[in-house]
Amino acid sequence: MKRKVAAASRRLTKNDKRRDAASTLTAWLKRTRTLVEKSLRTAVPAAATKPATIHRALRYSLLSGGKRLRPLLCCAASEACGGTARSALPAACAVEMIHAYSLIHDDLPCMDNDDLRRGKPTSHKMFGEGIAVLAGDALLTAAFAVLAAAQPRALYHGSDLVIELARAAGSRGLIAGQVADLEAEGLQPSEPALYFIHAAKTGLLLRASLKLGAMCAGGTKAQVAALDRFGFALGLAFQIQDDILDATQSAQKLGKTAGKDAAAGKITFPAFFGLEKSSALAEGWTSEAIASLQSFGPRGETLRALAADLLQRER
Ligand code: GRG
Repeated sequence: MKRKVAAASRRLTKNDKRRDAASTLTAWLKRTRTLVEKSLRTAVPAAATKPATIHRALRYSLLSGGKRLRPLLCCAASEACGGTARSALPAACAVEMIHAYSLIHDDLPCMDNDDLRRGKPTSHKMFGEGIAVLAGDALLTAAFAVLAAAQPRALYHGSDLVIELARAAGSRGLIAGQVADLEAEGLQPSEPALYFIHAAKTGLLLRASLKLGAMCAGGTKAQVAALDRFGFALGLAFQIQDDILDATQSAQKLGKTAGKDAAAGKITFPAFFGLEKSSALAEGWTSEAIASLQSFGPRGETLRALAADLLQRER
């Protein structure tokens, strides 16, 4: 009897801890998202700035919702290294601007040809293809101007930040992933190609977000390296979960066209491994991500909670 009571009370404590962690994360997300949204609104010219079409278009895509995962990771990484979310905001805005540009271009008819993004018509559906291309270009360019406002601490200079982001976004980074994705269409899928495409398309910007946040806080080289390992594993877990959602959820829930990758014969984790193995893989990469944060102690708690939370997401 005594043993049963002890076990029940242990379970209660565990559940209480889980509930506490969830409500701490919810409060952190609310606070940090507010900071990020406010900074993003002032990071780009007002909608009426001439030529107004391009500024309306870039604000439309940048300020149209989204989870803001990359800026949140950037802010959380800064805090994990003893800095503040606020000091990471220029870098946080810059990574979200790169992300927004990549989505606009990815949705174009010459790429994935999508009509729906974040529950709204895609940029080229709203403004036409020419303006959508230019809105992406403008966001990509402006991201580096915004990043220039960052004041990294200790070991790092502004130029280290610029190089980090340029490498992640460039022809050996995101763009390499997109090229591999385009060239894989219609070919026999292979496991190395699957991992390469997603590690580049999804993982590299997540890793850069974390590393930039750490650099803004003057994190040590070891901390930056640990966050890079965290980002690599998290990127894979996030993409696998994204593929699972794409295969199992409705467009209304996702805010983007569902089941499109599989229909287009694109290489996805569920198509390659099946849904069950894909779920196990997402869990495995999440555990690996969390394990790489060991050296951060309590300061790594937000990143740990974020990783666990992303595995449960429904959009
Ligand atoms: C430069 C055209 C071009 C492409 C580079 C990043 C990329 C490659 C393409 C973007 C489209 C895509 C499917 C990327 C994979 C990563 C991913 C799952 C993006 C969606 O990110 P979320 O879920 O989106 O964070 P929200 O809307 O929440 O910001």
